[in-house]
Amino acid sequence: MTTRIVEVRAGVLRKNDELARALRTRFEEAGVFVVNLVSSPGTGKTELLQRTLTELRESGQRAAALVGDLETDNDAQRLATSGVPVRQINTHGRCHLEAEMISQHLDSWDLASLDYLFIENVGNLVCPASYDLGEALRVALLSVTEGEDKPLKYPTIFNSADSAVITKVDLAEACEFDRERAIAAIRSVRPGMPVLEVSAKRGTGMAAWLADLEARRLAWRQGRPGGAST
Ligand SMILES: Nc1nc2c(ncn2[C@@H]2O[C@H](COP(=O)(O)OP(=O)(O)O)[C@@H](O)[C@H]2O)c(=O)[nH]1
Ligand SMILES: [Mg+2]
Repeated sequence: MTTRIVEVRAGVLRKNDELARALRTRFEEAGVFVVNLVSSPGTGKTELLQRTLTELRESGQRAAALVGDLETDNDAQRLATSGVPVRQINTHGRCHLEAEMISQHLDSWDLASLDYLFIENVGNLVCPASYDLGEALRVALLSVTEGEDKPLKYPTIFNSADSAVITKVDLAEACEFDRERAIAAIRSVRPGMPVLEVSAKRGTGMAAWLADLEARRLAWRQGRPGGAST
């Protein structure tokens, strides 16, 4: 029985990996830099994304977003206030987004007209780690209200990410947040992991976050097949 469950699960992941590879090629050909935000529920993914989308639009960058939740389109409504195209994906019980769900929600979007496509994953520190969505960058968020040791308890999600963002730094003092301990926990599961610190509510760290995104996008454009000119 256990063997059968493992085999079915391996099959699902293999199929997801194949679809994610096709998506990645599609994103590369379109020249759109895709960012997958992962964290537990309530870390501040939507808050950070809302501000990010607003600031990108104001600076003339072209962005869009997909957002996953089990139910409701609350987050899509919040993100849409930024003025960029947004679509909600409801997973109806599934604790992560899958590559197929992303493909199904790209219809009629002209990817080549976008600089950035953000994906806010379902809030969960376990399942999204295993599902590649074809993204160029995976960012794991950790809020100061969650406890510094979450990366040690849920190492896979932090280990699968390319960078980490500590959120809600405006609440750090009230939560007696130990910044050094949190950063050490992140880097013990992923040595050398870049760590940014933001408060999307106050705007603290937003300039550094946006500059980091843009530097990574430009480096990705140079490195992808076809290079920067296509
Ligand atoms: N004080 C403070 N609250 C925040 C910040 N970012 C998000 N929040 C609050 O944290 C809660 C969860 O945020 P949300 O963006 O919905 O988290 P998500 O579930 O990860 O998308 C909301 O009540 C937000 O207003 C922040 O930078 N500072
Ligand atoms: Mg959200």
